[in-house]
Amino acid sequence: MEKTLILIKPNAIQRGLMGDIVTRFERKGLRIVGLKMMYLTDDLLKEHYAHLVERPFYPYLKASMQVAPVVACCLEGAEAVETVRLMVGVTNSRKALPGTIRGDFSMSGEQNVVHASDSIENALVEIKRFFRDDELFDYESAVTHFEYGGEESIKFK
Ligand code: FUP
Repeated sequence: MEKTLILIKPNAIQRGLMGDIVTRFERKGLRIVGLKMMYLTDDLLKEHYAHLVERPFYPYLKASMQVAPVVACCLEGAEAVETVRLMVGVTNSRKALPGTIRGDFSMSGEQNVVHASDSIENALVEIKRFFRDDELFDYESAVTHFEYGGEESIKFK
């Protein structure tokens, strides 16, 4: 099964949304295979947002990502990267559709409560950035047969 990475951002931690956000993914049927709280160092943040470091808003983004810890979470499921991005919604929360996490919980483009890997390649890199191998858990789900059809279980093994 595919894995992806999400970060529950400091604004969501401050606003007491951590549980709601984790619950959305659990209810959907995505399996939590890694979970931890951490502060983002300057270097880690620069690496994570390398594509944005030169943008004028980076100092604001940096400050907002370091004002409190984040919760990093590795989620597993069939087509997890795409599914999680759909659940998160577009970057500007005001434009994010109702029903998405950003659409339901935020009014902001910066304080947009959650990060999610945007491609399978980036998910692999981001999971390694935030989790050591021994912090990721490979365990049997008792309900897989009720979450996926027989054909899907083979296709997305
Ligand atoms: P996303 O993949 O939706 O998180 O979007 P990006 O990687 O483009 O942006 C990462 C973060 O930078 C956003 F979550 C918030 C911040 N950002 C701004 O503050 N202003 C912008 O115009 C674009 C992004």
